[in-house]
Amino acid sequence: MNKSSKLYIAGHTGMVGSALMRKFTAEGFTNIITKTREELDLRNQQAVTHFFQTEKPEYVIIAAAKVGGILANNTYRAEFLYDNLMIQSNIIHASASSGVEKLIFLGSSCIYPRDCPQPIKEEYLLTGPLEQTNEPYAIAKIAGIKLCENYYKQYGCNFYSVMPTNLYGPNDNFDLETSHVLPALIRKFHEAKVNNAELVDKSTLSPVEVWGTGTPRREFLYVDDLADALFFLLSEVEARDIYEQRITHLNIGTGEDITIKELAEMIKEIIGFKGEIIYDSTKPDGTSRKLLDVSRINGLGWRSKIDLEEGIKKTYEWFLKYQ
Ligand code: GFB
Repeated sequence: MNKSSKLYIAGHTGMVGSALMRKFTAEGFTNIITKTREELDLRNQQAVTHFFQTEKPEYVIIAAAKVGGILANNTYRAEFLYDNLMIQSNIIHASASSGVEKLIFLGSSCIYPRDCPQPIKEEYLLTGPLEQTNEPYAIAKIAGIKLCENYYKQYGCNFYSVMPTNLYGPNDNFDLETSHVLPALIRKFHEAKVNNAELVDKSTLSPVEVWGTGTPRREFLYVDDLADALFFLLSEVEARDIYEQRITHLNIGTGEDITIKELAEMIKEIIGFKGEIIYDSTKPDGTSRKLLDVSRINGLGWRSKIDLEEGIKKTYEWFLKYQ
């Protein structure tokens, strides 16, 4: 790969795709192709095939997906399954047919069994039942991993998958119904602070509501760290490096997790909200812990650089500017 290689970033307007655009542009890449949703519906096989046959990208990163937090996953179950199966199948198949040199597919840490030993090793895939709230999304992502693996095994395609842990950062979704926990809490604490700014007696502040019990543990990776990892992998790591280790994909994370309660307190502190936090246990907790074992990617020479506090501060700055 060189800086004029033709790189297609699928999903370039999303949180991950826009971080990839920042990274590859900063690295001097001059031949990045993108298509908006209006220009190319990735669920349409004919349109995707035509796009690959005419554009002939050399490198592909699949950052296009239907994504959302626990409530969105649990509510729009058919859409999460159908849209993701179609998007990834169309891109992977068209990439194979049009001779793409290397492709990286992005999944998610929810592909692992609900009650996995922690930290979660790549080998634990398909060793137990999935978490119910996001089973359709996880099944689609597992199918994507298996497509890459088996296009490698049958056709020798240089395609493989990475599983990032829970992501956050600029361009995240801050809608309270469909977002993940971190952007949701940024919005909730910010609005609570602004709405109560005129109150002199802080004891009358309305509390911020956090879903679930606050006890689940999650690992959070700043999206620019993920873009950095993908730049490293696309430049340095081939499909055979993964499959020869008898694994189907690589985990990407920080290797550290915290409880939702600790996360809420950290965000409260950064934003400067002075009121109380209450927990709504009628909302689902989801899986009790999700910490990835990142020793394989660390062993290949990559590790995360942006710590959680710094990442939340950067994300809050972005939120204040653009939301
Ligand atoms: O980030 P989140 O929606 O997704 O929720 P998952 C993580 C935890 O935070 C859950 C709690 O225990 C939530 O109950 N939580 C607390 C909140 N307050 C809030 C809030 O205001 N909004 C949200 N959204 N959560 C998703 C999967 O699981 O993770 C996807 O559904 C995907 O498939 C994604 O894998 C990375 O970590 O539980």
